[in-house]
Amino acid sequence: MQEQLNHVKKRVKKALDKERWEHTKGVAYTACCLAMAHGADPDQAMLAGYLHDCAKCIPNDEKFSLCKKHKIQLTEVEQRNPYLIHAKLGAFLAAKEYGVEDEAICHAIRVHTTGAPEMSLLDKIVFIADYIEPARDKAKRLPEIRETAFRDLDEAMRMILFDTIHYLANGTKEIDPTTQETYDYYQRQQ
Ligand code: DGI
Ligand code: FE
Ligand code: FE
Repeated sequence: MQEQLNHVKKRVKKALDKERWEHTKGVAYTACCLAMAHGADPDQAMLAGYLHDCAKCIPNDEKFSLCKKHKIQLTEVEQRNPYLIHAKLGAFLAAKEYGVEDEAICHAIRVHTTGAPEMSLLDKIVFIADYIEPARDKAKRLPEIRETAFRDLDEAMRMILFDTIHYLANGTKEIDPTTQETYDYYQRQQ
């Protein structure tokens, strides 16, 4: 595992710009800590954190051509909002380029932007770590969400999804049906 982590770290660092690499390290360590707090595997969470945005810095035209080449189906919402593609493409690259055989890690990468109903423990840890890592500073009520994340993952999911849906609606951004479904699902779980 340590060997795989070192290998992945080196390669991901090269694939990202400086700011995205700083964010990525924050997500990896935050995911690791959340795993410790909630009885998940810290190494697995760390590896997922390092890889979650591995496709983020690929130019959009290249994202489209890679998806076409590897027959990765894109929804219309993804075609209209290409920054959403890095989740699906990242999951593919984690398996095919970075040699990750753990499907749970690839799944966590795949759902890290929109979320999904019935997420696994690892999925939630990566999703939440992405939102609360130390370099994040723009989202509302971060201190409250950060504190909640170490006590109650589902409550943190509800808070993040609530804020994200409202942020997207206020900015008149298109809401992916999966983001909406995830929001509805975690609201019902209360
Ligand atoms: O890649 P990161 O910036 O670290 O984080 P991310 O993969 O969670 O992407 C964050 C952005 O994605 C944030 O600005 C909210 C946006 N997003 C999440 N769900 C949706 C969405 N954007 C649109 N247009 N529609 C969604 O449903
Ligand atoms: Fe992302
Ligand atoms: Fe991220």
